[in-house]
Amino acid sequence: MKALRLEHWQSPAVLRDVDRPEPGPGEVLVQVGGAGACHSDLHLMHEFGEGQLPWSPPFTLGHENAGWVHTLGDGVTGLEPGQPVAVVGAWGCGTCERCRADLETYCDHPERTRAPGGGGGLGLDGGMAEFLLVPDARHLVPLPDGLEPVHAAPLTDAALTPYHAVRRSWGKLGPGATAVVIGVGGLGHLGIQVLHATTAARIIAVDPRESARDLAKRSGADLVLAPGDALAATVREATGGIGADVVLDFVGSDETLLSAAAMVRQLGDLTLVGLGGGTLPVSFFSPPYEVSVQSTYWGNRHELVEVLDLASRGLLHAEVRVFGLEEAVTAYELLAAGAIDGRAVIAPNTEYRP
Ligand code: FEH
Ligand code: ZN
Ligand code: ZN
Repeated sequence: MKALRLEHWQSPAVLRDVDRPEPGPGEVLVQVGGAGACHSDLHLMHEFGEGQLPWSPPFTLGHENAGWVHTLGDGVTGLEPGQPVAVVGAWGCGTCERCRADLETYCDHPERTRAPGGGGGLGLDGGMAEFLLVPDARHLVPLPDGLEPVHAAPLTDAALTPYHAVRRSWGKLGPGATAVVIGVGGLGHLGIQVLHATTAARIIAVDPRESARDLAKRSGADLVLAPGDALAATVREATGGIGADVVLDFVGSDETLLSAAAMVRQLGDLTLVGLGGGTLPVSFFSPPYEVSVQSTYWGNRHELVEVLDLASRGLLHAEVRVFGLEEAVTAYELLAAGAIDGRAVIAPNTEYRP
């Protein structure tokens, strides 16, 4: 089968012919209907080096996946060939306290796994291929009726990650509150939709690209702004001088983090989601008093079930641009050039074939 491979750190992905995997006991072979192109993959290709993450190439890319159950390994029950499913991306050990609590993103014993803290597309073979081998049926969530894998795939990361990030702040996002989304890309546009669907907050979105600001408006933002020196002052003015209750930084650069710290109000939440590599100095007087600064990593199965339910009710909808597997390299080139609005999704298969 064809697969888009990351063969070395700091090297472009290449399309190769590889053996189609066969599921062993407890495993499930999924025919891939959609694999989202995440901005994090660009960091894997062009920036990260050996030792930066607890796993290494070579592996097949694609950690945002959905498709159809194709072949069940011995002992797998509860799933049927042809059933459309979303793939929960973080594959923990499954037996520690965190994994038993469905927090596999924060597995206590990653050394028991083949890609500590990773999963398909992050250290293990992912979904940018005709088939994806999933190590345990617990990592599969049946799709709601009417939701096709090509549209469900972005929900497993580009929606799930913001959903997990927003959830921690739900108590601060009641009527009269303000949330700011910095960066309206694949995750940011769905982060706006998550805020709109699950909170009463007014939403301010920030992005340098006019097309992204238009997408932010379509996604439910109340006010869209371009970044610049006056950004924090503009947000403070828009909030009557008090600042934003929650700021979600989907970029994560030095600049965006400093801007976030300048616009968040006392007792607010500043959540770092983007892998921009930025850092933020923290002192007694900055960020404002009792601001909670937190990173966040992906999301887990129970949250994906909630995200898929929101999507099935029309409350979340990923704007996707679909590419064939043969066009996957081009999709990443367009992503790197800032030419993708919403999410680029690679569709190795357009329908289920037994
Ligand atoms: C990928 C690689 C490393 C850290 C975080 C990520 C996210 O894109 C996972 O969704
Ligand atoms: Zn990702
Ligand atoms: Zn574990």
